[in-house]
Amino acid sequence: MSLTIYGTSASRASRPLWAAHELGVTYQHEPIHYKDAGVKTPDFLALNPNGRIPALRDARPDGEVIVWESMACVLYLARLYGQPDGQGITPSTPAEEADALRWAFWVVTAVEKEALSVLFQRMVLPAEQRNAEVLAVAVQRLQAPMSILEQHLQQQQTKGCAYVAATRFTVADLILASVVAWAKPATALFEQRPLLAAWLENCLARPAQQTVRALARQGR
Ligand SMILES: N[C@@H](CCC(=O)N[C@@H](CS)C(=O)NCC(=O)O)C(=O)O
Repeated sequence: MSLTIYGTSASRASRPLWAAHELGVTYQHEPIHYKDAGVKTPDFLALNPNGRIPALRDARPDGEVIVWESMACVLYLARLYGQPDGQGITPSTPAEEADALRWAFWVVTAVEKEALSVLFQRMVLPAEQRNAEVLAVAVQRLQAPMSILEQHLQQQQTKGCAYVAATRFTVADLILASVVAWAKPATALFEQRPLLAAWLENCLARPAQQTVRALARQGR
């Protein structure tokens, strides 16, 4: 079996890379960049016709599997490479499975666009291209979903759970944190929501996440 993850860690490919490191999976990394022509070559388009990263190729005894869409890649890795034993990130009960799925769909529809806008307006764009109004709208639109997460974490705390789906860090936390982290430069969102802030820092401090950030520093 051999697993290849395509995409630089300074992209949404950080999500399957983070999952792979949480799971201790051996993989090959093709750190192609979304700004490079590499994502639009016929070879890559045959892998992902969207011409976007991440994508993964899993050569299995029963045939090759191709996955694209970052959250699908993460869920695939957790399902195929983890054990549902209640120890690691893989959901181990129907409720945990449902949590992973619902938070994945929710975060890409309710949070990702605005969180990315915060990242671009505060960190990525050159100063002269930043727009305070665009930033303010994004932060305003994030208020409700961030409160939903804060309330959920509060409910989890009353059940003795420090994470969104269980007493341990699971793929649901990875999925959520990988998107919510983009909104970090909007510090007021987190100052007003202490459980969310603490949970996010806890997720981002994980060794597997640190490893992926180190890859980004190396330009991989
Ligand atoms: N919904 C997709 C979005 C993928 C995506 O837009 N990836 C960016 C990098 S983070 C990309 O490859 N952009 C290149 C392009 O749009 O040409 C996912 O989550 O995988």
